[in-house]
Amino acid sequence: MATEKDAVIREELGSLHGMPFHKSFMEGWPQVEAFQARPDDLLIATYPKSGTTWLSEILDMIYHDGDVEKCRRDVIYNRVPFLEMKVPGMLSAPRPAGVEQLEKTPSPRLVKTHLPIHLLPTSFQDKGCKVIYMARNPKDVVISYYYFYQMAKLHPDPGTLAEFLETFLAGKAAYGSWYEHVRGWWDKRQEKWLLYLFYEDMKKDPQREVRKILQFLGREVSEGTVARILHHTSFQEMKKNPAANYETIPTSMMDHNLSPFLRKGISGDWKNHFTVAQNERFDEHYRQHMAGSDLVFQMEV
Ligand code: PPS
Repeated sequence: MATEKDAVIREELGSLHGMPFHKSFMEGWPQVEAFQARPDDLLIATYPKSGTTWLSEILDMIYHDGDVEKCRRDVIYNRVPFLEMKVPGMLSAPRPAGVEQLEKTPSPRLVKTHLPIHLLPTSFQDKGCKVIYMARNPKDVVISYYYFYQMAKLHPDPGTLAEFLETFLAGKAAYGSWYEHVRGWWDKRQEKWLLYLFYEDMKKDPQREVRKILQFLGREVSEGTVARILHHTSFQEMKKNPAANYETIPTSMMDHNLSPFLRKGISGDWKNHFTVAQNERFDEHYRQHMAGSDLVFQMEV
């Protein structure tokens, strides 16, 4: 007998105000729109596959003063609830939607979202919440997303990489246009409530980036704590940590045999996947869609 869970497997995307979006998430949209933020909420915003989980683990460590055991207390998707998530039976039935989960979470809360800035519930700005946005270069995003589409069965079948590249460039992957996403948030980078970070900078110099985060949050921690944060949130440590690597999600929803959630964790993996022609097409598309912007990406580090 077909279950609610079966219904979301490989389901085609719907459209939320023109943005391609999971149909099951759309069912919960009225609650997301009406979400009541609290002034001390910290929002982690990203386009998918841009380092959300990495940044989430870093922030949970900062919030717990580098106490590794406290950060192993629960899985990352409970420690940092995913605002717009609503999937029947996705993690372990019955699974509350992100909004319900957040309502029960004590302050100060860490909140994850992939929403573009124009769809963010107004409450975050009304309450003056801080936001940390992390962007990643689009060539690595599309490769990471391609593998994620394969392993996370909430997504439609991605087809071949050549097909998925077209889907992505056309803004038809879940959450829509990468360009609109990174540019929309970039337009607000001067606001004091927003810290705009890059995955590539975090790869190059995680210590400097963690210090930036601490300064933004107005927190001070010891050198030893920074060292513990950096160690615990390294790719190797997170990959083997069941509280961070998503292996606790049933295979029916995420098949780590197809591709692990923490896959490679590097910058420049696109070079192992793109053909010369695909790269030229991508560069041209990128040039057209980033015209007039001073937002610059490092395609490798
Ligand atoms: S999601 O599903 O959108 O929330 O995914 P997200 O966490 O944003 O992105 C997953 C990619 O981030 C990589 N990752 C890391 N890279 C470096 N260091 C650490 N610690 C780390 N943790 C997660 C993860 O491996 C995915 O990238 P790819 O390129 O697929 O490996």
